[in-house]
Order: sequence, then structure tokens, then C-alpha cells
Amino acid sequence: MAMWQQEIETMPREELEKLQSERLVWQVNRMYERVELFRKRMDELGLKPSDIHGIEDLHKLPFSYKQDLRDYYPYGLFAEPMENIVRVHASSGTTGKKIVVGYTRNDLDAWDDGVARMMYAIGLDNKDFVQVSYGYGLFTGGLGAHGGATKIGATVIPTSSGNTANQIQTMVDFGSTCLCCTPSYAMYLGEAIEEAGLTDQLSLKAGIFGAEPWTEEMRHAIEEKLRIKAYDIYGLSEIMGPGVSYECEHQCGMHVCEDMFIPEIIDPDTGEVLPKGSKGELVFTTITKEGFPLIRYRTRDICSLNYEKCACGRTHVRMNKPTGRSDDMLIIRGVNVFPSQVEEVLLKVGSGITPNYQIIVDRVNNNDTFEVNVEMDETMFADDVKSIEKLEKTITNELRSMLGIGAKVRLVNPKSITRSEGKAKRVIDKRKI
Ligand code: DLL
Repeated sequence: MAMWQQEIETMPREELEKLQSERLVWQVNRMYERVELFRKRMDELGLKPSDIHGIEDLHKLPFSYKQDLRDYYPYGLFAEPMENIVRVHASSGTTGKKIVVGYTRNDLDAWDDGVARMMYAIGLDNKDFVQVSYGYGLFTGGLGAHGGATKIGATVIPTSSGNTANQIQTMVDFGSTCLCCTPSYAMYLGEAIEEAGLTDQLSLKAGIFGAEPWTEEMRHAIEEKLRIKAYDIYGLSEIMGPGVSYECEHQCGMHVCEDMFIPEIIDPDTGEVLPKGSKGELVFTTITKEGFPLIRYRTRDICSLNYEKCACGRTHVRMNKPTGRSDDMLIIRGVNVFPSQVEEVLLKVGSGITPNYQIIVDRVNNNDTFEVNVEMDETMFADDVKSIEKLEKTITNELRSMLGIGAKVRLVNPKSITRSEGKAKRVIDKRKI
């Protein structure tokens, strides 16, 4: 299979590490000058940029966290003046405020290259029709996939997310050969296409699916339903968006774009770097990003890295599918949701309810369900059904406006949510993954 940037993608390990070292030193110096929080953390550790000689010193550098983006909201961690920032994206923070990231022109170019590498790796080129059914907007999925597909010269079909009937019609009529969306939506589309009896009319050969965890079983089910090869793509807004890592044609782990991002696996409790091959929390350092660079960013995703040679010839390390998180973030219908966001809404709504709630997530017919049970207070409990329904509606609307997705809100009797050792279990996730 052709490679988009062969020299970089197959760079011998030694050379790659030399390049990473040079870029790390450049980034540390630049950030020390430009990013107040980073300078402060370095100073606290008694570290100077001159103490960092290469990747062997990476472990000495301070971590960065999602909370930092909230504390410096919206632009306080950018390393370029806003005149040089040509795009912003955003994602859920742990509270109502989003986390905001910014890109220079070079950053967008590098991002497109990351996604283009994947598209070439799975055999796409300028003869392909790429239907982008990830959401466009502040979410990085839509524009990320769009940029990569444009870069390889494919014909982009920017349907964005939602409106299933229209997605299917477009896919059939426009001859889409590749579909980009979340794996759960791909499965949902697959069933709808089958029900409509349109499977034979598809021109699809590949799918690029990510933004949420999915299993090998789900891959097989999607491949069977849509009669395609289904590939995994990983990324997060803080680091870039989709394309931080991606599967090649062999579908055996996702190659991290190591010339741009250095991955580490650490023990989430102690922060110690774990031996090669161990499972732990994934941490990234961005060594080429200009607008919004991060040093040792704690992704909270739990996975392992595989340094063995890949049959495709790429030397970039492969990450295995994330198997969980070291925080309480949920991904519901591709959207990141923190229980603290739900709590914030409930506190805001205030009267009639207590902040005792339970989130119940499940997957029914390949669609995530999202229920929020909230305990009423005694006064509401004594009230009529109409007022209860009205309050449920208010909470539903507030949740939608905070999270961007619908929830089924139910007010339940005071003290009816089971507590163990006095504490209510906040989240029940019944999905298999
Ligand atoms: O989900 C970026 C993206 C868009 C990736 C489209 C792939 C495709 P965020 O909304 O910031 O960014 O969410 C990032 O989603 O930390 C993981 O927990 C999870 N995630 C993303 N891709 C995968 C994947 C985008 N392939 C968070 N497998 C990350 C498992 C994934 N989890």
C-alpha cells in the first residue's frame, strides 16, 4: 500500500528518536518562554530548559492536565498570539465550561497529514469518495477527517452527523467509498441500510471509525453489515483530534504519529513511567504543535504500546485499543460526558430536587441510552404529577444545552437511590465495552 510520507513513516527508530529529541528541546524552550503555566511548573521543579537534552529527559518534565485547560480558559495556554491562530475547536470539560484548543496554519497542515497517512495506509486516494458523517463544528471529528480526505485529493462528501435517511440516500447516490463516523453510528447505519434493502447498492469499501471505544466483535459486525473493512482511528481534541494514531491495512494496533507526538505509558496513581509494553495511562507530548502545545498531557485513556515491527513497514509505535479511563468520563453517542457536568446542571436547577442522582448508560439496538434519575425533595414529592413532569423537562433541556445530547430524566422518590456505605453509586454503565 502506498504511503503518504514514506520517509517519515518508515524512519529507522534511532533516527526517529533523534528527531524527537531535537523537536522536544525546541518545544520545551519555546513553551518556557511563552506559556506561563509551563514556566511556573518547571520553576517549581527547579528545571531549566537547558536541563532537557532529549527524550531521555522527558520523564523529568511536569505533567499537564485537563483541569489546566479549564483554569486558563479559553486561550491562556496558547503559545502563539491570536493573530496566528486560524481555528479553534473545543470539547467537554469536567464542568459547564468547554476546553478550548487552537491551531496555526502549520498545525492544520500537520493534522491533515496525520489523517492523510491513515487514508493512504488503508488504500484510499484521489479516486475515492469520502463521506464524513462525524459532526462538523467545535468537535474535531468532522473537520479533522475532512482535512485529511481533502489532502489526499479524495472527493469529500461532508454530510456531518445525524439524519440517517439522508445519510443513506447520499451514500448510495453519491457513491461513497469510505465512511467516517463513530463505530456505534456505523453499526446503526448498517442496520438501517439492511432494513431498507439497500446493501447491494453501496459502493463502500472502507470505514474510518473512532471517537469512542469499540471491540473486535463490533468491528466484525460492522464489516459484515456494511461489507467493508473497518479501521480504528484515535485522537483527542487536546492533542490534535482524529489521527493522533491510526490503523494501517493490517488492523493490528494504531500507529502513533511519533514525529509529532511522543507517547508514554505511566502508572496513573504514581505517575511513574512503566516498562515498555505495560498497560497504563497514555500520556502525550506534542513536539511540533505551535498554537496549543502540551507537555506530558494526561489523556486518562488506559492502553499499552507495541514496539514490535509492523508488517506494513511503518516504524511508528502502535497503541492498542484503549480499554478504559483513569477518570470518570463517559462517552455517550460519541460525546464526552462527565458526571460532574450532570451534577452542575442539577445544582443550577436547584429547587424541587436533591443532588442525589444516578446516570444509567446502556446500548440498545446499537444506540447508547442515557438515563438520569434524580431524587426529588419532600416538597416536590408531595406535589402533583404535572409539576414533576415540568421539572423533568426543565432538567432535560438544561442537560441538552450543557452536553449537546438528549437524556431521559426521571424524578424518583426521596432516598430511593441505593447507597452503599452511605454513598450513592453515580454511574451504572451496562454497555459491554
Ligand atoms: O473524539 C477525536 C476523534 C474524532 C477521534 C473522530 C477519532 C475520530 P474528543 O472528543 O476530545 O476527541 O475525545 C477524546 O475519546 O481521550 C478517548 O477516550 C476517546 N477516543 C477517541 N478515539 C477513540 C478510539 C475525539 N478510537 C477521547 N477508541 C479520547 C477508543 C477513543 N476511544
